[in-house]
Amino acid sequence: MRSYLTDWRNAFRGKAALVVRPATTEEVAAVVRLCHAAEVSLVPQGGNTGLCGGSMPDDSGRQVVLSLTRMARIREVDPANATVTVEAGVVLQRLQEAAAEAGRLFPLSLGAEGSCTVGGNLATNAGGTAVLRYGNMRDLVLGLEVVLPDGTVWNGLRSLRKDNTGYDLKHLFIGSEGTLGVITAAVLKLFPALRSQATAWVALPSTEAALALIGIMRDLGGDRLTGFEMMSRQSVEFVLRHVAGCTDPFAQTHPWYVLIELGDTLPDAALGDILETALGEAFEQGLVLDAAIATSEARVAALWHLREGISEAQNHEGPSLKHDISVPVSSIPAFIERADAALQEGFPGVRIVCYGHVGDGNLHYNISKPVGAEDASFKACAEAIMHAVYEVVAAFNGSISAEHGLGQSKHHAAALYKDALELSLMKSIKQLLDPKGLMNPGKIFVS
Ligand code: FAD
Ligand code: 2HG
Ligand code: ZN
Repeated sequence: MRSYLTDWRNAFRGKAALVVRPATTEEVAAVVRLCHAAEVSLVPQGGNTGLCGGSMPDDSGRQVVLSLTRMARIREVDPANATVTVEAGVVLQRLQEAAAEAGRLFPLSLGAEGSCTVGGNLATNAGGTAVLRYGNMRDLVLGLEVVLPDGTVWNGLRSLRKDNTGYDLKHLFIGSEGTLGVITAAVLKLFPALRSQATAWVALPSTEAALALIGIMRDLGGDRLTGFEMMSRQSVEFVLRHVAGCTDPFAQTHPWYVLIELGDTLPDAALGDILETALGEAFEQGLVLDAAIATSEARVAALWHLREGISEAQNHEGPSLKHDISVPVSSIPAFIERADAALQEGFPGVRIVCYGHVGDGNLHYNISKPVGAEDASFKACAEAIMHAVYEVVAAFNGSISAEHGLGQSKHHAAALYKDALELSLMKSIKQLLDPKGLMNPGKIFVS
């Protein structure tokens, strides 16, 4: 059972009575009914790529891990309705490929797409690098099929774009991290395929320049802007040090970088011209220090590799603290300045690995231990570092988790930083749907 009982970073470990791998909705329902009758708690698990321990059982050895990976059928592609009906265990990349085969696009895109599942994407309301244009997972869903905590199957697999018949229940389950039921299938939206694209790696003097540049890109590119990812020099240095095959696009080092991508449904949309005009304007305003426009698919892939390699690279630098925070986009420079100052004062030497989806106001404000520090002494400061970061998040009316969810690593912090009324309403919903508290207990809420 080992691969089901630890995560890829080895940051969380659990024990389980057993791992069950049902292959159909009926089998999932039968397992859930048995667990409900026997009062045994369940931990739904997809690709186990989550970053906050949500898919890990506790260490009692009494929980059942319910893996969805055998529920991996694409039930239907409907190009005319621009929808696809998929089971929860379908790996995201396979879904992207199925959409492409039908001449359409499924736009959710993230570093773990080769192993994360649609069920996990739904249960965490995953984001990624194309949210700027297409939204989070929540925005890509029309219907859900869910096995409720008592084993009843809710068939909400509707493929309607408009349905105003009361509360939209699917949104309760999206982002619920397995605490309200087991998602077994979904109807998802498809989009027109992108037939041309342009990609650039750009060096910037400051985070203020990144905000000004995204403004120019939007003015000139409109909604062709599909990606705008920002990275600090520290983040890029880790990748260059640890991820095979990555090279620095520039001879000199720079404080900040952005990876920009434009996409269009027309095959000859002259996106390179738009990118060049925008970057030329930015150069004139002193916003850009250097820029490299990718001229081949291999170069595009290399630039994305540099960006997507940050998670893996940071693992090689010892234990790290992940803060997937969000603030209003306009507050990003001030947030970074204030959080950096707080950490430098309180925890000298820690290495700040700041990068992310700047156009969504969502930063990965991750922290690695100081060079040469003992793992144990860094871990002893973890809680204090986390609070230092979250205090600054709170000062900007931000969120302590914009992407990865609360799981078992941020539920204590949520109890402090999330609005008390909202938390209490959430608990009422949990109580209503799962009165026995058997669905992924100890996640989201402090039990
Ligand atoms: P798991 O890790 O198995 O589970 C995650 C949570 O969902 C758990 O609480 C689990 O109980 C619940 N769950 C899983 N399946 C079901 C189901 N069928 N029904 C009910 N509950 C379920 N996330 C982002 O949002 N954006 C990113 O850019 C991003 N990049 C990443 C890059 C890397 C390298 C890695 C390792 C992770 C990244 N993640 C990112 C985090 C992770 O990939 C996502 O949270 C993903 O959606 C999890 O999917 P999964 O199938 O692995 O879910
Ligand atoms: C990303 O944007 C992911 O690369 C992972 O959300 C972030 O590893 C992380 O902290
Ligand atoms: Zn992210």
